[in-house]
Amino acid sequence: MLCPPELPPVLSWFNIISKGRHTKECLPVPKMTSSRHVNAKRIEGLDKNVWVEFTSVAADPEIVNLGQGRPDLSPPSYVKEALANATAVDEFNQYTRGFGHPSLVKVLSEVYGRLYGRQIDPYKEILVTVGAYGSLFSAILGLVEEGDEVIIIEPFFDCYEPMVRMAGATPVFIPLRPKIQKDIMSSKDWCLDPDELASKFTSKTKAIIINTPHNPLGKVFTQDELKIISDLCIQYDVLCFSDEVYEWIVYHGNKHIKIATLPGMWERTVTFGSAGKTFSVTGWKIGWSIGPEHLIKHLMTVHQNCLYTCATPLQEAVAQGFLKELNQMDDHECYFNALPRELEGKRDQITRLLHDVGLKPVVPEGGYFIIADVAGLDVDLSEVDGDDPYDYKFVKWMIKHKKLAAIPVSAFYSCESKKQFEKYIRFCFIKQDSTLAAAEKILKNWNKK
Ligand code: IK2
Repeated sequence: MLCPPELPPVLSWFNIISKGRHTKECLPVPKMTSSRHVNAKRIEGLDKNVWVEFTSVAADPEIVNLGQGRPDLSPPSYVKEALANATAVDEFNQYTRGFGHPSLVKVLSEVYGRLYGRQIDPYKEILVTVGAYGSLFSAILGLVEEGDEVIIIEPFFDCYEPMVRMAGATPVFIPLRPKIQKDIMSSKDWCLDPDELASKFTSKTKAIIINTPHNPLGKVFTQDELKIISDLCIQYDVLCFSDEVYEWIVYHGNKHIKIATLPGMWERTVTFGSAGKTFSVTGWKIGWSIGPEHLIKHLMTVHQNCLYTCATPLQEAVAQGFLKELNQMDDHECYFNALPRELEGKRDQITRLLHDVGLKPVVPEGGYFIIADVAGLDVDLSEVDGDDPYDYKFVKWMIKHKKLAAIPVSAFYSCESKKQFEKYIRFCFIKQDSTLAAAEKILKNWNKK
């Protein structure tokens, strides 16, 4: 038990409260500003979080929620059954191997062995974690040193920046910019400037974080774009953290390429995947990191000392899901092929809708989010208080007045860049037809009082 420093150990708060033996005079006045109560420096300024803020405001069931990436489609029945079956086996209700349940790491090594075109050691080159968040955390904390620089491509999945800062390193941002302007843009139109990218690499650069297919833009990086990044990584001896949680969700005419398969990249790349995205079970929070043993072993050190292991029945169920799909990966009915087919129709539906109401959508090549420029709507936001960027105010206004939730895109930018990109909001479209129909109704009636 912790004792207030002013009191001898026997006069602990517990004694005071439970026995009531002490007079008021002897009670020390708690110092709310005591230096022992302040946050650790490593979390300074990291207390704001878009998911915490917008998940609560969108929780009202009356609100049509196209905010957080939370599928309301049913996950495949066989993974749900596999989970029920796993919990019926006593052994699967206990701790399993810390770095990944054996059946899961074995099937991951088979699936990814095929995709990488190389043998992957299930016990040394794979680490199973609590979601892709856990993978990112163990990679960044295990490999990035105080004083290092880490290049982050903007917009970026919001946790990259705080994780880099918690590691004591400095994020160095490089934006994807729209090359052209038109009414309906594609995520293809958003590109890195190769010279600007090269200028970000220095002797201090430890790693670059990439994300393809991209959240929130939906960009699928091409072979040529990845080659520019990989050449720089090799030239400057930099690591690559490749967040590929939407790897299976790629639309017609696009191909997901793993940067780790480019020459010279396997040995310097850690790639992250997510069962939440793969099987539409975001609540399961099972993710994995794949890479060479000399890197994965450092992630394992972080993992064994922070989390030690992940839920056994969930890992077993994910393993069963992969075992089912492994033998039909090239077939039409494989979930990894069926899901993007289903989502492509939803993407096209929401694109049309957003365009018709006067927003300027950026059509994603992959993933299940679409961003749209809302500047054209010219909504009067004077009633929304605070210093928030325009898109935060717009989304709050839209939730209140239109009962439709989205996510402000400036949440995916650094402080310095937020202003430039504050006119975009992000919609999630991995939703049932009825949810999208409800959103359609709201959007079609947008201008009616
Ligand atoms: N990386 C990316 C790019 C993600 O999108 C996510 C989770 N999705 O975010 C929800 C949203 O944007 O609305 C993760 C990593 C984390 O994945 P996991 O849920 O497996 O931890």
